[in-house]
Amino acid sequence: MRVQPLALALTLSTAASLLTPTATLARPTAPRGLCASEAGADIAACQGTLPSCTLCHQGPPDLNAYGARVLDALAGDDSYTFDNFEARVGPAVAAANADDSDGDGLSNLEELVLGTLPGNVNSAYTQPSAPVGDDNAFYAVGRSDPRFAFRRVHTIFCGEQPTFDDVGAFAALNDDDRQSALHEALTTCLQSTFWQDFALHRLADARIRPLESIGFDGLIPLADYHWDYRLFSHIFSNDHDLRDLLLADYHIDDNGDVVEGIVPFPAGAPLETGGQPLPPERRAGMITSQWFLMNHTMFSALPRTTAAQAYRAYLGMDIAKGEGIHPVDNEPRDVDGKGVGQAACVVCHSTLDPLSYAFSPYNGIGRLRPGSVSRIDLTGSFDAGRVPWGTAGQMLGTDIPDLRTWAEHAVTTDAFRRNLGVMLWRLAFARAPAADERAEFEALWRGLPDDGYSANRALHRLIDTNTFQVP
Ligand code: HEC
Ligand code: HEC
Ligand SMILES: [Ca+2]
Repeated sequence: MRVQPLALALTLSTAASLLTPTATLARPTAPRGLCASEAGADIAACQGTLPSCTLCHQGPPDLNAYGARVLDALAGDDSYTFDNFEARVGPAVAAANADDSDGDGLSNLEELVLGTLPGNVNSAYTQPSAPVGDDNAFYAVGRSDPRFAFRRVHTIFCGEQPTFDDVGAFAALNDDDRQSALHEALTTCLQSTFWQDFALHRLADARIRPLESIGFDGLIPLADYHWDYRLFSHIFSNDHDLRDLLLADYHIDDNGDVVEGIVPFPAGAPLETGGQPLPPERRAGMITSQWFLMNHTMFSALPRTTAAQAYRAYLGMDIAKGEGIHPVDNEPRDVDGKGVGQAACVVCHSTLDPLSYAFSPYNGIGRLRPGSVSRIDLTGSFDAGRVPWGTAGQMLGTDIPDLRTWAEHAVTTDAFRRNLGVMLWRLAFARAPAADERAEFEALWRGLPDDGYSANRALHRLIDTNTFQVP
């Protein structure tokens, strides 16, 4: 509780200096218009995500060299009237494709395809990780070293090097047997305590954001984030469905067993906290745990921080950084009178507020009865009458009547799948995909439906990629 207001203050001051729009174009529609246009199909930043403002801006409204070139193209477009900016930005981008606006030797189009910034000379294409040469040389001599892949599987997924003897035995196998031995090693590692209780927890950290001072281990436990870690690991293990990150209506207890229904706070819990107060039909996986709602909603009537964190953690877009901006007409309505209707705020809040309404009936920190340690409403519980403005909003152009629909729609989006791809990629490589790895990265997340949204199946595909196999 002590940390949060400071973090928010920083967010807002950065945001305010980054984005100082004028009233005329207060709803930034360039990212959406560009991705919906014909040009969008080639653009890396339109695949399961939306380009950030930095593609064209130094910091809105100041344009960078590339944005200036796009503006030139708009100026030369007889049908451009400013009001049709969203519709004309795509053709303007296409008209600027052949130029090299930042003078780094790659055309604007090449940079859009590679996912580097065409207006920033420091945003460079990284050299391919594998030597260029024989195109089909997936396992060709000199390019891939099977022992490298074998060691890599052990190190990343089991947390330890294979023994010298294991490597020797592996190297002695023929090609086919090596392939199956590699996958067997992965299967074993994915069952390990290292994987399930350590590696997956590190992946969960940024999404759960544990705070010892107020979490279960602290002096004033307000909610128990161990539930969150257990649920996260469960969903990422044993061919469970990754969509349960947002859809799970169950929890996982200390023994690793599924628990259905409301989990009452433990007998004698100080301040009536702990357990999981939501009935299953009000749940949406990780984003309705008592910890998540406590930590992000706290005392907010309109839980903007909660919605922003859900969007950031599970759709991979950080509104505070100008990512995932998909403005809604006539928003924000400023239902709680916070002044978000000002032009400087509308750029983000016309996207964020419609994502937040669905969280409104969920309590953050429940109110205590005056002079008592018992609660009027439990932390993270549901109260349909909590606020007067209702739950109807929008996500990426789709109407969202309530939080369950928020989650159900979210898991159908490319953004959700792409973000899962980022998570799996980071687990394997501890970094984001490089430009030359884009094809393998996209195949990874686009293939998730065929994996039945099993992280394990996707990881078996991942260790077959060039990126994984080639040193
Ligand atoms: C594809 C390039 C592109 C992207 C991406 C982009 N913009 Fe712009 N933006 C422009 C251009 C070009 C103009 C100038 C339009 C004009 O003056 O006719 C502009 C103008 C603006 C202005 C000034 C409008 C005015 O009233 O003068 C603001 C504010 C702005 N953009 C905000 C944003 C924000 C916020 C984002 C990210 C969410 C963003 N833009 C993303 C290209 C882009
Ligand atoms: C760059 C995007 C951006 C801009 C611009 C912006 N905000 Fe926000 N705002 C956010 C995000 C994102 C959050 C949620 C906090 C978080 O997770 O970063 C937020 C949260 C808030 C909250 C909720 C705080 C709480 O504790 O619940 C208020 C109030 C708010 N903003 C007001 C404003 C006002 C007023 C302005 C204009 C002066 C503004 N914001 C401009 C992105 C922005
Ligand atoms: Ca360039």
